[in-house]
Amino acid sequence: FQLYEHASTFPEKSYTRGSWQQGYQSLKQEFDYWISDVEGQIPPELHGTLFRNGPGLLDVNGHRIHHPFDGDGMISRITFSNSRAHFSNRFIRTIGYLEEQKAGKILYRGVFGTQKPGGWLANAFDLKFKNIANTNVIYWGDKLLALWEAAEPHRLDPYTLETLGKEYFKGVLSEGEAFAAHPRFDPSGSINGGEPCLVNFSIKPGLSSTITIFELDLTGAIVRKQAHSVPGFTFIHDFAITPNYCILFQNPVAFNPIPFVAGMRGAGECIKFQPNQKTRIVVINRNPDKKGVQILETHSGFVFHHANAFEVDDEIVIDSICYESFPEVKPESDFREVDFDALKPGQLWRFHVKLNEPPVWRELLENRCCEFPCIHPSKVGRPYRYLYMGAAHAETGNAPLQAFLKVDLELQERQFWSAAPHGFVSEPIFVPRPGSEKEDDGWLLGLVYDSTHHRSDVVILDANNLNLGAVARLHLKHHIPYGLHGNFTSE
Ligand code: 3ON
Ligand code: FE
Repeated sequence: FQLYEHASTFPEKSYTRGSWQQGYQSLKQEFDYWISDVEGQIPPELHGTLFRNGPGLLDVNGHRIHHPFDGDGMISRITFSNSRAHFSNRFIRTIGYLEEQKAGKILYRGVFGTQKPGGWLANAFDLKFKNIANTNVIYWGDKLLALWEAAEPHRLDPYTLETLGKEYFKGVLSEGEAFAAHPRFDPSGSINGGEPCLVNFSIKPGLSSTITIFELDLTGAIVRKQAHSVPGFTFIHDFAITPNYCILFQNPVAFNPIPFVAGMRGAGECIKFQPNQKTRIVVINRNPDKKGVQILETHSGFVFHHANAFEVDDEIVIDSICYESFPEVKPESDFREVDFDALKPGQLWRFHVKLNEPPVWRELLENRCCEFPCIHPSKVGRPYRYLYMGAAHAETGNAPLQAFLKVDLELQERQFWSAAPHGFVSEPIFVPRPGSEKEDDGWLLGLVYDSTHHRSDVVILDANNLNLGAVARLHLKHHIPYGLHGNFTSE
């Protein structure tokens, strides 16, 4: 029942590390062109723009950065209209990007281990961060915003991608205040008169940590902001929402700031996973008048991304990609030389939470190595049936993402499209067909790095049946380094 576009079985591995590595070369050029090299046909009903963000630079003037999460944010914009597609990309002109490009060298320490030249002495006691705006890009309230979880958003022109400055939401966000890179779009906020709204959070880590929840209305104004303190250090990258709750997983990690302060390691390299400590599930009522925070415990594990959450009677169900341990970044090592086989894969788990009736129980939904979950936008926070993810080509083990996997949570069926052995995928985005009613009636859009041509393809799949192969493959004139997150807007 699983069909592969390249229907071969591979002798040992579905990839070579060498071909995977090439996708982590910097893209220095900025482009603006109509895509003319198209295989298949772009569906005429596919109208709108796919924005993507991710590290565009893996080096500053030849000086390598230590980890891709430290790379300067670059936006790619693919606009579809009348079966044609247009591509453009622009670096976000953050203060740090402009300064470093002018200097031709690394001037800032990165969270994930990039150091200024000159050894630890040159780095010690320099605790400031460069807001690299590299993790997500959203279009909300007529604003295009590039997000990075440790600082404020950057606002961009949605047409030219020109950087317009930092966004403070009419002063509700203060200078340097964080706005996470994982907002959730609630299709119908029950405490917002049924209007769509955007819910996001921010983390201020410390000996105890502050979690702030923001709710934005359709005009892009922050209409609700509530802050709560939870015990202990937190590293929380993503969260989930239901109509009544925000759910955050407080991963069991400890933070030792000394090597960071001493100039020896990046802050992210000072995070140590605590396998004997439980994961805490922090549940915050979205209605600030109701009982604030409840904390429950579950097995030790590390979660970057949640797929979705929903309420059934008095139960909250959360589907998340969970790792047995935090993939720690080692100061001595080169991320390009990663031994995939030595790491444990991320897998899809379902957590069942009853606020008044612990314990939490969990079940494994998908054994295959996967990341970057995505669903139908109108199912966010609600019971849902279909889930799409980036996945490894092989059924077991840890490996780079080379395929898209669709999971039917109702019938327990799978569909699969693989770009192996030469292709490597990024986060898929589901776009509903205009006027559609079925949950999987639409397209799955993804950027696929093609290592044989050292270029990226925009791949369009029929979400109703991934097994049928690509509807269209749009060959770009260049590659796009492996990215993080993006969104589609039909406006
Ligand atoms: O002390 C705190 C520690 C800390 C880590 C302070 C802090 C808030 C500044 C902080 C910063 C955290 C940041 C900036 C996190 C950024 C994360 C990021 C850019 C990306 C995360 C990506 C996650 C995943 C799972 C990516 C997967 C990628 C692939 C499968 C490859 O294609
Ligand atoms: Fe993320």
